Amino acid sequence: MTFELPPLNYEYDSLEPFIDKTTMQIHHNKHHKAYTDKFNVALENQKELQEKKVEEILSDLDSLPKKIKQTIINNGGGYYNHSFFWTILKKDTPLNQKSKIAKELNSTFGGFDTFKEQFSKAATTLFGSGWVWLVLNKENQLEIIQTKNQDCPLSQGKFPLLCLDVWEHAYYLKYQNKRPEYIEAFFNVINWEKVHEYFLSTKK
Ligand code: MN3
Repeated sequence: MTFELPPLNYEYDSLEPFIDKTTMQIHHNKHHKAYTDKFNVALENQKELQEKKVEEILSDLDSLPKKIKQTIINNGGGYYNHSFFWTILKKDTPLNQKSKIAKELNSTFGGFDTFKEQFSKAATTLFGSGWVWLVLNKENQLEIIQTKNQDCPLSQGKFPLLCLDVWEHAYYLKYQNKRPEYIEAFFNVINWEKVHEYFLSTKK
């Protein structure tokens, strides 16, 4: 086994009431675990790939053997996307309006409210299962993008700063069909300190 399910560095109930404990438990310990296990199965007998970081693998899909490529996109993506998602969740870490990321959000989107509106709209309108991301694109600019299924922005040369899982398994127990309420709640548990950190280490 090369890749391990990364532990959360917080308790399952610490995002309550916005994201509930049971959802977090199942999401991390069942869904994320399943992606991790299937990713490892796909990498069996792939010595070279086992040596690589998941970021490297997802950034260079064309180099993958054809017969495992889609499995890696699905499960390597599921492994990476969730690992990233857990790190940007935390209560009581609001956006510091004086931070560089706040200034960049303002200059790109015209203000935080517009950013939130656009991000929420992208999350609401994503049809089926997928993710919404704030990324730094190849032009070194902020961009909101949607990805289908477990597709990863790294495969498009874009670097994640923030994301939201909008698969039903991420919210259905608590929010049922009310995805917009889940999206609204998400804005209470964004770890802006972490997002800022990602921004500073990625921005050229
Ligand atoms: Mn998920």
